[in-house]
Amino acid sequence: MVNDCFIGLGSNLGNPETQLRFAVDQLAALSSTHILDVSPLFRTTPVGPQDQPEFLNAAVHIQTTLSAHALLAAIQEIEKAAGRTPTRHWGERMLDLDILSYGDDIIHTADLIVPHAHIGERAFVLVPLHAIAPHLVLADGRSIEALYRTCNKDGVWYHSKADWRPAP
Ligand code: PH2
Ligand code: MG
Ligand code: MG
Repeated sequence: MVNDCFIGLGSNLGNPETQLRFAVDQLAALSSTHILDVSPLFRTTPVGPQDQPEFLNAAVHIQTTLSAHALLAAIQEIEKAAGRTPTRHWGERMLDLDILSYGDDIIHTADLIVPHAHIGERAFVLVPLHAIAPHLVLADGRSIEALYRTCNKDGVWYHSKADWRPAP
């Protein structure tokens, strides 16, 4: 079965733009997975500890036949390949990939919560997601348009570079 998924991307160490491009390339290379759309890049002030660099954030729309947990394992491998090492909670990282939504599934397991737990209150997730999926309605019934309209967008700036994305 083919599932429509949205992945959130973030980085604030090394060369964030290079890591985000690496992530899109690696997602495109996954078996039975296709990139449908890639958002612009957004420069965002860190949520969490303030003594860390600003982030670049983006969102990607994929279609995949991988199960949600197989996709999770795959994106964790991509994070590792990008040089991610464990850091403090909400801290700096080379690459963070989060499954924001997975088809119409609602998943609550120890290692995976979908739709993403903090999607509704984080402009660094909602602004890139809204750029490619303004009509998306999450599996729990919340509309991205409504969440986007009410979220506090302070600290989120449009950054792209329309040409940052590799050709799908
Ligand atoms: N990710 C975090 C913690 N804080 N802040 C911004 N602006 N963007 C992020 O992607 C981010 C964050 C941990 O996942
Ligand atoms: Mg995250
Ligand atoms: Mg994460």
